[in-house]
Amino acid sequence: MSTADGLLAAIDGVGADRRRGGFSRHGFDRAELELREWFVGEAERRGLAVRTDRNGNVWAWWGAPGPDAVVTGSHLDSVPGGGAFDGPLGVTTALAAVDLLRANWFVPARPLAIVVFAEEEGGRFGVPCLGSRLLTGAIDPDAARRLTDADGVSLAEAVAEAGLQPARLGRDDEALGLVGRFVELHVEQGRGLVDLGAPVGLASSILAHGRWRFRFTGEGNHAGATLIGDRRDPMLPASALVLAARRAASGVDGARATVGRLVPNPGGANVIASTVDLWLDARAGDDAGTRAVVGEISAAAVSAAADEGCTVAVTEESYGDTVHFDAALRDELSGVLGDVPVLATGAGHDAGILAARVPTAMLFVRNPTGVSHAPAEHAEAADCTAGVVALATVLERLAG
Ligand code: HGY
Ligand code: MN
Ligand code: MN
Repeated sequence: MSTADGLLAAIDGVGADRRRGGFSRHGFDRAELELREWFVGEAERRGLAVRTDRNGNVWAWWGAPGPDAVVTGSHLDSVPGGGAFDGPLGVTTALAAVDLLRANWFVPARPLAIVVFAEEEGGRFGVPCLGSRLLTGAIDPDAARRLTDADGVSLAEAVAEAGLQPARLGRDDEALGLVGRFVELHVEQGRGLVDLGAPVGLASSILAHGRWRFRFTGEGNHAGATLIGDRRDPMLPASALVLAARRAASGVDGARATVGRLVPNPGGANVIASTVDLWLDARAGDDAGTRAVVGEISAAAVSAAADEGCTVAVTEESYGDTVHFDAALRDELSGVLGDVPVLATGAGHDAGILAARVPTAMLFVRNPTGVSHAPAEHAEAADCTAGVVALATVLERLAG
């Protein structure tokens, strides 16, 4: 019988990032396509019927696809230089849970599926949960088709290369209409469970969060020949924004603001940049808090740009209000799992997108350090197994 960590070990080399450490596996790139193939092989080996929907999400069905299905799953893509567990743990525990249920002679009384969502991290095209947003109609398909990666390849071109029809990207009520309940298992991205001494927990909510792109424009010039007083250097207001992000988030209880990606153009060591692009990730317990943080940061950026004779353009690339998971489903799962901890999370998930359309819950597996989106991300084998048992218990309850 397979184990979740055994299945993780099977994909350990895929998309290994020698420069950053960890893994870089992004929507429809070679590494993620290889992982999709691996998943399809594992699913078919278990006699699951596999189909890829119009948005590139892969569904593996135990029994004929049908209404009121119980669906579990997660994603296989990563952040740049990400850990091994964020996403794949939800997929491997689902496969191992099917094995465990089969070993116990369980036969689902309603359709049951494992889904792998496309581009959950937004690591290539910039919009997180892209596959689940397209499925649920939470993103305009024309805008999605125009999304481009760092090399200028559009989502339309990438999905066409993966064998999909770009014109068909978009809300898929036929696929979504089959989903009765969705339960995603995920490695915890935080220290809640380790501080409580529990291997498994349930999710209560997800912070409101979004991603904003800022473009600062100044005047490209020579680092040596240009006097300080003659400069319009976009790196100055960009730097002011980074510091303003920490200041603004520190002023709102529980808020977070991060600049993890900043790209000067042209990017020469002896060149004053002509433009600087940066991406702000901001989150808070509610919409008002998040908007307040972003507002304060934007004001600081505009003022710093004016001081340096630069201009600034802001684009909201993604946003989602606070997600409260279905309380009845959460309580039902709490009943079958025993009094496992119920935790809020600061991390976004496909479950957070589906929650707008179907009753959704999340299971968390203990992360001994809480570190995530980094190569150090980890979950102990025993806790992964506890996750498999918990997920199998949940699936048996819901699909029994
Ligand atoms: O960014 C997030 O919160 C998630 O890990 N995609
Ligand atoms: Mn993630
Ligand atoms: Mn994830």
